[in-house]
Amino acid sequence: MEAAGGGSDAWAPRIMGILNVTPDSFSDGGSYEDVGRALAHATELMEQGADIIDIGGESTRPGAERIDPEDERRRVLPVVRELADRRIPVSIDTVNAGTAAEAVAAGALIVNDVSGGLADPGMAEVVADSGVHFVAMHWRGAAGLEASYGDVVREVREELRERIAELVVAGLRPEQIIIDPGLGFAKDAEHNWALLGRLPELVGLGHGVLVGASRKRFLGALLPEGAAMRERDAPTAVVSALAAQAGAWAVRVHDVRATRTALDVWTAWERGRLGIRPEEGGA
Ligand code: PMM
Repeated sequence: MEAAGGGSDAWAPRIMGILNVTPDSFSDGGSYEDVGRALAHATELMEQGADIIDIGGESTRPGAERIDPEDERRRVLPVVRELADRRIPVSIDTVNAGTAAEAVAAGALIVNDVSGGLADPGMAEVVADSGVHFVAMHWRGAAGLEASYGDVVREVREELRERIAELVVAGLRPEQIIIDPGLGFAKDAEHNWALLGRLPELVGLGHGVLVGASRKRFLGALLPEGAAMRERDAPTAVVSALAAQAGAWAVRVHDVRATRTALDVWTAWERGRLGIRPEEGGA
């Protein structure tokens, strides 16, 4: 599949750096609400090796309040516009069709929808008309909602397959669609690990797969009690390398530097395995 956001290496997954412009984000405390600071943080993420900046104005963490789409647009659009003007590949993390439409008009190349287009009936039309990439995350309802599964991987795969078919009926080209298992969204640690461990079953659907494990609770559960949020960045980077091995199209992370290093290690390992000398394949 064609790179949506460039890609600093031909084989490794793209790195989507997270830029939350929410006042209540659990990871950055909303400290990037101000446009200038958001731009500075995005620039830093690019310098650290991000290929795409994923901008979100509404927190999707469990228990977070829904916000008015007007407020969402007020937060995200100036940042989208500025980054797009600087030729930085931008993804807009929204479930609102109106926000997606305006972000695309402002230069966003990807619409990242944690509801896979289910939350807003207008979303598919916006994406079909614009032709940008669409991340359809697996979603059974609001984050934090309990969901029960038999074989979680089989069920998520089948539900994603149905979603893809519906999106195609709604006018999207199959090449536009990226899928995402939706780690932590109505899924417990066991579900998340099954989805990661059997990621090739999702890759087998023939679409790019985005993995969003960064700093999520199931990674914190592997750390000593009381560990700081930042300590989840090392397990996140390990997941990035393993996701590369499993054929992921992109990883969505807060700490770009750690994932860049992990993916560089994975790439060197693969070159070693395939007998490719550095001069044949770049750095
Ligand atoms: N997770 C969050 C937000 N957006 N988008 C995609 N495609 N996949 C995810 O797993 C995902 C997402 C919640 O995490 P955050 O609050 O740390 O951004």
